Order: sequence, then structure tokens, then C-alpha cells
Amino acid sequence: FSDPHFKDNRSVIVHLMEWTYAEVAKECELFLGPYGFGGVQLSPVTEVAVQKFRPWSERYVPVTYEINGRSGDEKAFADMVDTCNEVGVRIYVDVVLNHMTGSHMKGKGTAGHTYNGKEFKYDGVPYTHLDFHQHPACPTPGDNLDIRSDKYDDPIEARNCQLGGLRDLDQGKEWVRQKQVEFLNKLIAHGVAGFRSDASKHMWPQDLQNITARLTNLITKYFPSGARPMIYHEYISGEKIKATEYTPLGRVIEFKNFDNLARVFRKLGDKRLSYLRNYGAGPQGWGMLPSDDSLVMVDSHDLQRGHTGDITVTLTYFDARLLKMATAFMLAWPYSIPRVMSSYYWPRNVQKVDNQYKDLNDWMGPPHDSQDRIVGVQRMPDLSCDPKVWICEHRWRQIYNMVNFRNTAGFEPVSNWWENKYHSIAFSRGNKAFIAINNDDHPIDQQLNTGLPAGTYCDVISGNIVGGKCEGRQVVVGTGGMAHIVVDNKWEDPMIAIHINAKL
Ligand code: ARE
Ligand code: CA
Repeated sequence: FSDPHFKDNRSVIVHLMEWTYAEVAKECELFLGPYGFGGVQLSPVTEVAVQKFRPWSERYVPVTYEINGRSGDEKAFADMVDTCNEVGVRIYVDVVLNHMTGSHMKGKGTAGHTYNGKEFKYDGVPYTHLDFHQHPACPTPGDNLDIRSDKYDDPIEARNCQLGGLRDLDQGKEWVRQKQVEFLNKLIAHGVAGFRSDASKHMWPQDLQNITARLTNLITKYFPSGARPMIYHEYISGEKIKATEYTPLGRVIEFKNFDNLARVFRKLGDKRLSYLRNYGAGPQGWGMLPSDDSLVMVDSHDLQRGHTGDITVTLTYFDARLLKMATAFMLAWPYSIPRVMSSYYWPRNVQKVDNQYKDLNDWMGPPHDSQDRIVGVQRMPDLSCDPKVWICEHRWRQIYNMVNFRNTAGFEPVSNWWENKYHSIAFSRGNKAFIAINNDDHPIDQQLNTGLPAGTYCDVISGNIVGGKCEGRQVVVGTGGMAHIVVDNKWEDPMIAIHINAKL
């Protein structure tokens, strides 16, 4: 459950939050396929409760397992999966198995099915009160999970009580397992390559084990025979509940990655770029999960709104320069499977409330028309998107060119590490690629070994090669791989990245 089944040498996933299936399909053909992206993570696909003002979070309150919501219906979904697979881009679905809607919610779902949270009634599945955890399985009054962090770490409360007041399904019940297996197998039959499993920490590993063991293999139209879906579990920190309970069931999202990189690039608490020399797994490194057991990101849909982590620390498109730098490091460094966030615009409004910083507009859903339909993506001639609508971080040159950098570097190890003991580093990936990052307050000017064959290279951070000409800076590599590397801290992006596919 940990092989992403990327095509060719692809290596990066992009989360296209709230995009419609029609737009995802278009994006696979126009951009993700040609620019070497490995896969797309979608927002949850099932029928969900229609909520007032249509917040993004309504995608996390399922009403049935029908594929029918704001991003489109099952037909549009199926067409998208085909289109993307045909251009070598995989699809991963964010699946919400832990719960249904809030206990006080009642009404209609996006596909028209009625539900009643109070009565545990989800007729379209169907689920009844017999399918949910209640007292005494959950020992708290009101059956809710206490939001104090020590309770998030209590195995019984975290798994049997209602996360955010959401009706908590009992995956120990055969009926629930059967419905969830059917749902996941339906997605597999359409040709998806895997799943992000939402709130895995809130489900018992043995129940998830039972469900995943019953999944069919990926379809042979697109995948080798016997291929299993990749499953990456959302597990955010814990002492009593451990990530290693989930690594036998696939990968676990390594939440330390965003925090580590945000603090390093923001220079918080004496964190320095030079300390990244041994970045990665194990006691020798930064104590993160093994590369093959994890998936990493700098930013996510929760992080950018403060639904996880510290909103004043997290790097998002609101801090574009640092986001690009941290992302460039993540993509250049041979650790784990990176996922890049692709956001929509909303007027984030961070204020201090009760001694904590909060985004007062954290609920705002995707750009939509007067009938609440999600709008299309405005693709600009320079490849970026209209930033008042969709941000499309994945279409920023500094990011998509680093995706290509990672694909080009392949499995080459880090070599020629250089640092200045503070915030400037450089390294190569074997003899395939080289990067230098300057996060200091002064320029760096060094003779460095790039590991690359002699020649003139185009810096892919500052420009593209268009018609054989480099639009950005050039780097001349001499015999023995040595080059004069200058990175000015005042540049728009204080980095240089070159690789063998950007040789002039
Ligand atoms: C909202 C309200 C609820 C209300 C519900 C229904 O908050 O009170 O009952 O709406 O109206 C998203 C939003 C939620 C939203 C929910 C449903 O973020 O605000 O609820 O959708 O609409 C914990 C969990 C982790 C979870 C994070 C947010 O462990 O699983 O909190 N992340 C996933 C998704 C979210 C999603 C859900 C789960 C629910 O990525 O987008 O919620 O499906 C420590 C702990 C962690 C804890 C973390 C953050 O680190 O160790 O366990 O994460 O703090 O609090
Ligand atoms: Ca649960």
C-alpha cells in the first residue's frame, strides 16, 4: 500500500483543492502530463451535506458514498481518471471513512439524499444508529472527543468519540466495512491509484487493516497486474497513538516536515539551513519517518487556514518567497514522496482571538458563481493562473521546474554538500542536478563543485529554456564540475538550480 505507481520517472503529487473534475482533466492534458507531475490528490468526492455559504469543510461531512458533489458527478469523475491516466498522471482520492455529518446537522446532500445526524439516519447508504460508536464505546458526555490535545492522544477517546462532533462510524461492524470496501473498490474500478485516508488516527488500525485487505487490485488497463492502491494516512502527532500503528497499512503523512522546514526557513529558534545536512529519517537525521513509509508537504488545506499547526509559522502562498524556497528544498532533497499544495484565493484575515492567531475567514469555500457552482481555472499565457481566483502554486515556474529537477535527479544521492554554517546551502544529486539556496542577509559568492558535466546550464529558478535560449541566469560549469556560484539575497528568489536536462 505504499507504492504510488507513478509513471516513468515522475515523483510529485499536487493537491488540486476543490477543482472540478472537468478542470482536473484539462489540467492533466495541458499541464500536469507535459510538465512531469506524478499525480493529483482530489478533495473528497462523495455526496456531502450541503451547508450554508458552502464552506470548503463541507467536503468532509459525507452523506452517502455516491460520487456526486460540487466537483462533478460520477461520469465526470470517470472521464477525468481516464484522461489523467492516459497522459501519465495518477489520481488519489481523499476518502473520509471515520465519520458522517455533525450530530446536529440535518437536510439534503449534494446528490439529493436526505440525512438526519441527530437520528443517525443516512438513508442513501444506508446507515442507522447501529453503525456508529456511542456510549459506552465512547466514554465522554455527549460522545464528543475533547479537543484538548491530550485527549486527541487517548486511543479510546480519539477513535470512538466524535471528532469535531461528527457522527463516528464503527468500522468494527461488518456492515460499515462492507459499505466502505464497496466505495473504495468503486474508485479503484474507475482507475484511481490510491487514497489519502482522512483522520486515520481516529480509526482502529485493525479495522483499517480489515478494510484494506479486501480492496481489489488496481485495474490492469493502467497498472501492472497485482498492483495495490497506495494509501497515505492522515495522522498528526501523538505519544500513545503511534504513526507506526499505521505504517503497515501504507504511508503516513509526516507532519513534522512542514513544521521543520517552516521553522528553518523562518529562522525560528536558531534553526538554520545548514542543519538540513542530515535531513530525513531516523535518529541520525531529524527523527522523521522512513522515506518509504511517509509522504510530505510544506503546506496543506488545513495548515493554510490554521486548522492544523500554527498559522503564524506555516508557509503558504501568503508568504510566497519563503514557500518557494522551502518547496525547492523539499523537491531537491531525496526524502519521501512530496505533495505540493495548489490553492484557491480567499481573503485570509488573521487576527488574535483569545491569545491565539486565527483566520476569521478560514471557512471560505472555492471561487464560485452566483449559483454556487465552482468556477473554471483562468490559465494565463505565462502559465500561471489568475491569482484572484485560483492560485495554482504548481504552475509557478520555481515550483514546476523543481518538480522536473526531482524527476531528473531520480535516485541519485546527495553529494558535494556545502554550507556556510548559517542559512546558505548547496548540494548536488549525483551528477544530475545541483541547487544553491541563500537565506542569509548577504550575497554568497563561491567556487563550488556542482557534480555536473562541463558546460553551460540554464538556472531553472529564474527562467525557462525557450527555443533553445535561456530566459534566466546561466551557470558555466568547468571541468571537474566546478562553477562560480553567486546567489544574491536580494533576488526575487535567492536560489540557483541547474540539471542535465537544462544544459544549453
Ligand atoms: C467543522 C467544525 C465542527 C463541526 C463540523 C460540522 O469544526 O465542530 O461539527 O464542521 O459542521 C474539516 C475542518 C473542520 C470541520 C470538518 C467537517 O477542518 O473544522 O468541522 O472538516 O466539516 C485533528 C484530526 C485531523 C483533522 C484535523 C483538522 O486528528 O484528522 O484535526 N484533519 C482532517 C482533515 C480536515 C477535516 C477532518 C479531518 C474531518 O484534514 O480538513 O476537518 O474530516 C493536534 C492533534 C491532531 C489534530 C490537530 C489539529 O496536532 O494531535 O490530532 O488534528 O491537533 O487540531
Ligand atoms: Ca472514529
